Formats: sequence, structure tokens, C-alpha cells
Amino acid sequence: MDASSPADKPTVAEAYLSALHKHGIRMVFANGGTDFAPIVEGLLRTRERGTTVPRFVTVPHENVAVAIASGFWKVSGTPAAVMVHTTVGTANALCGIMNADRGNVPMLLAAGRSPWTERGHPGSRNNGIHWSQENFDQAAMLRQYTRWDYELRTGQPVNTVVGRALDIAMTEPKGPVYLTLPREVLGDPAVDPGPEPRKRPLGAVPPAPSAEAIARVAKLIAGAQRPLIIGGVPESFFDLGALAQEHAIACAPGPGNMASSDPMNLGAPNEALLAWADVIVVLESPVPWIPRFIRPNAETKLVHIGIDPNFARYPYRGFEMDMAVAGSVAQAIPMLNEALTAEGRANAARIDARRRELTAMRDAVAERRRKAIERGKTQRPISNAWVAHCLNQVKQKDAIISNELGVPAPFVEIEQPGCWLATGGSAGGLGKGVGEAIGAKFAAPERQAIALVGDGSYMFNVPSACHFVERTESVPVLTIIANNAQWYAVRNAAELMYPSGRVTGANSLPVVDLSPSVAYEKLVEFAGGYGERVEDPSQVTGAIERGLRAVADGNPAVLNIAVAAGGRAQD
Ligand SMILES: Cc1ncc(C[n+]2csc(CCOP(=O)(O)OP(=O)(O)O)c2C)c(N)n1
Ligand SMILES: [Mg+2]
Repeated sequence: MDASSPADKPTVAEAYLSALHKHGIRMVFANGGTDFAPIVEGLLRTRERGTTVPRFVTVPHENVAVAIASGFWKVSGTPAAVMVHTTVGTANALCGIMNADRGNVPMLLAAGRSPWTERGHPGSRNNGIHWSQENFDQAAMLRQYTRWDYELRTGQPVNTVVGRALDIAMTEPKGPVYLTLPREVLGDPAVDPGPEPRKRPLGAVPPAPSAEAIARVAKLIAGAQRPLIIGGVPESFFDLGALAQEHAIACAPGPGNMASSDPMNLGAPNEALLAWADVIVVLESPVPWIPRFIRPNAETKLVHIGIDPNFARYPYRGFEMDMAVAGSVAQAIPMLNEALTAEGRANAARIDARRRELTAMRDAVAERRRKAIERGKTQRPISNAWVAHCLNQVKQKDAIISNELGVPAPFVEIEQPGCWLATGGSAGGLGKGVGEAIGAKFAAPERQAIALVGDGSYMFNVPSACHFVERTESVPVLTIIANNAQWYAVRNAAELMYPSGRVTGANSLPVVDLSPSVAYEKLVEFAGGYGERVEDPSQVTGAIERGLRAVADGNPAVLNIAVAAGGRAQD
């Protein structure tokens, strides 16, 4: 039986593609299979008919496709769709979906479903895998990590289903949704697609925190000697700086949530900073500190503000709270600034004194970093701080940086919002650093996109798939590998657990070493890219310049930089 009817009436697949476009989906990062037959045919037919549909990009690994969609969202503010092949494609996408869930990254993941009929429909089973790939509940594979899942049924209006999927994905806490598309349904003639989407942003308006609660937080801060803010959100990049500077509040904002040069930005929270504070306001931060190592004083007042300050999606989490305020942090920060201004006049002298104290604390942080950079000038293997310093010298101000165990965040200067992609949470599933940079490049082709990755992380990114897409879609990025020839994180974990064990100080460790190291810089050459290995600290700036030039000329670039192990020091 042939699926094309004489009149070639539009199919559900065509209506689905059109519904995606109507709901603002511009890009679909896709990895196909036998379930895609109606989609592939539909793409050709819609082209013939002049129906506008999203751009489909072939991505040869699903985890990379999800990372690209994530980077695209973070830079464009528009969610992307990912489409994968049935159960097996879903399995490969799952690690990325776990990160998207914990990072509140909205996206529509769609997967085909193995045909469910053995005969009688043009889409019926015609391949052995149509029996063996089916499972009992495809969405159960990732239901813990999606906000919603559904299977498109015969006769259903696709506008309504796609609209619902995207509204849920784009409602706080944002996150991935999953739609399965059986081959028979996609191949059926289109039915009424339902009402056209109304002209409005996707998702619900986020809830504002209660003004009364914010007034109470302001009172706590106004009455404090040493208030500290931990966390933040990229949307409030400048608002957080304004709040902190106006009222002299110490900040440990997390990279990408506040300007690196902000005088109130004290970097990552550490033991001394937590011990210093008498009020701590935690902003949208699932893990504000690691209680086993550092903790606030018992009498320090603790306030948590966030869409869900309980992080109910996390099974176990024990951070204490004197006050929990649910609501958008982007709205809370200006509200807090206003409420504090009303409180603050009487405290002017105290605020001035604190501003002096914080300036001295900030100077001490800057001095520590300056010394690390100074040492790095001649260190071999190269220090990560030095690599970051060299990058700061040559990257454009609005360069987009994605980081996955690459050079350390505190040393990279970020002065604009939207330049640091590794904000928010993540499930820690490695393999998204390069893909997110590529997604950023899709969203902002005119900007530099730079992936900072560890040698281990580089391989988790399926570099062949990344460099393939960089070449085929002309979205070149600069990948800088901080190559310490090991999974240092695994070593570090073993040493922390067994400080006087065999592992501590051992030269070489099983399931840690990635040595002898290999020529990662050669891999990109298969895609016509530029690669360079760097061992001499005096060569780093030049190599980054050469890499950025290669990218500007349209070629992917990889720098394989031999760095010291354990150099991922905070600051
Ligand atoms: C998918 C996945 N597999 C394994 C891990 C465990 N893991 C965490 S960090 C790490 C090592 C990463 O190595 P690299 O990128 O070289 O960074 P380094 O630790 O050397 O600084 C591993 C294997 C993980 N987080 N995600
Ligand atoms: Mg490593």
C-alpha cells in the first residue's frame, strides 16, 4: 500500500510541522529513523506547498541534539524542538533531558513510536525493529524528568496538543516536555488542527513573590550587619548588581548571574564568607553550599526565594530555612531593592561602613586571582587560571561561553547577561558543553561561541557529531579543552572519601587516568577544522587568537591545552 493518495491530501505529519511553526518553533534538531517516514515526506510536501515549517537540522547524536536545543534556548529565549527515533533515540536523549529538567530548560522532545499495526495501514510495520523496539510505556523512560508527556492520537487537533505541550514547557518551572508520534497517526490524512494559536507569549506569567513577604525580607536585611546573597538568575544580571551596590550586600551570585567586575561580587561562597554572614538570602539556588564542608552559623537567618524554594523535584534536600518565599526571582530583586530603599535611610552609616568592608573583601579576592594568574605565566603544565586570563584578553565582550569542567568560571570575565551558559542547575550529565555552544551559534551567528571543556567532557560530547554539525550547518565554535589527561573529578572524589587511603597522592589511578593523552586537536580535522595542541603558557593567547580567527573564517576549531590536574580551583 502506498502512503501517497492521488490528491496528496495533507497528512497529520504536515499539520504537526505547521503547528510547530505556528507556535514559534523555529528549529528542530533531529535524529531520524524508520518512524520519520511521514515527517520526511511531510517536509518535502510542505516545501512544495509553500507551507512554512521549522528548519530541521540533522544531528548525528541525540544527546548532542538536546544540548544544541538547550544552548539555542539560552541565547535566543525561544524554545527549540528535538525529534528522535522511538525508544532508542529517547534513550540517547535522556541524559540531556535530565540536564534540561534540572536546569529548567524548556524544549519539546518528540519521538516517533514504532508502528502499532502489522498490516492494513501505509505506516504498518515493515521492518523487524518495529517489533523489537516497542516497549510498554515509552514515556516512562523519562517521565521523572519531563513536565508533561503525551501521545498524539488519531483525530486529535495538533494545534491544541502542540500548544499545550509548549505552554507547559514554558511555564515556571520551565522544562522539557515529551510527545510521542505513532507512525500510523502521522501518516493519516490531516483532520481539523484546532484553533490557531492566539498572539501571546507561550506559558503562564510567572508568579510574583508576595509584597508583604518581600517587605519582611527587606526588614531582615536592613536589620542585619552582614547580609549575603547566594545565587541569582541571568535575567537579573544588572538588577542584582543594582540591589547589592545600593545597599552594600555581599554576593556570591554564581557565574553568569552578575558582572564579574561588580564590586559586590565576591565569587563562589566559601567557609569564611558563610561564617561572616548574619543573614543569607538564597536566590533560586538548589545547592547554595555543600553542608558537609561549609555551613552558615547556627544563628544566621536563612531566607530562600525561588519559584519553588523547596525544590520539590529533588528527592532529598535538607537546607534549613527561616523563611521561604515562592515566586520569580527576576521580580523579587527589584521589589527587594525598593523595599530596602524605604528601610535603608536610617541605616546609611552602617551601609557605608559595610561598603568599605566589602570593598576590602573584594580586593582580597581580586588579589588572590591576580596572584594565581601571575604564577600561571610560567607554569607547566599550564594553569587553568592562566588559560582563562588569556581568553579574557582576546574574546569579544559579548562572546558566549559554555563551560563543562573547562577553565574555572571565576577567572572568566563576564560583563553582560547571556554570555555564560552554564547557569542554573544540571543533572551533571556530561556531554553538553560543545552542543550548547553550537546551539548558541545557531541563535546568534554573529557572536563568538566558545566551549570550555575538560578532556573527559570533550569525549562525552560526541565530538564527531558536534564537529559534523558545525561544518554542515556553518555554526563553527571554538572548543578549548583543558586537558589534564584524567577525569580529575573522579580522582578528587576518591581522595575526599579516602584522605589517608591508597588513592591519595597515587600517581596513576584506575578509572581516572586518560593517559597517555591523545591528539584531540586532530579529530576536528575530519570536518575541515583547525586544531592545535598547546603546552607552553606563552603560546596560549596566540593559539586562542588563531582558533577564533579560524572560527571567524567559518571553520570549527579545537585547542588541546595541556593543563595541570586539580587546577579547577575556585579562585
Ligand atoms: C554522563 C556522565 N558520566 C559520568 C559522569 C561522572 N563524571 C563526573 S566528572 C567526570 C570527569 C570529567 O572529566 P574532565 O572533563 O576531563 O574534567 P576533570 O574532572 O578532569 O576536571 C566524570 C566521568 C558524569 N557526570 N556524567
Ligand atoms: Mg580532565
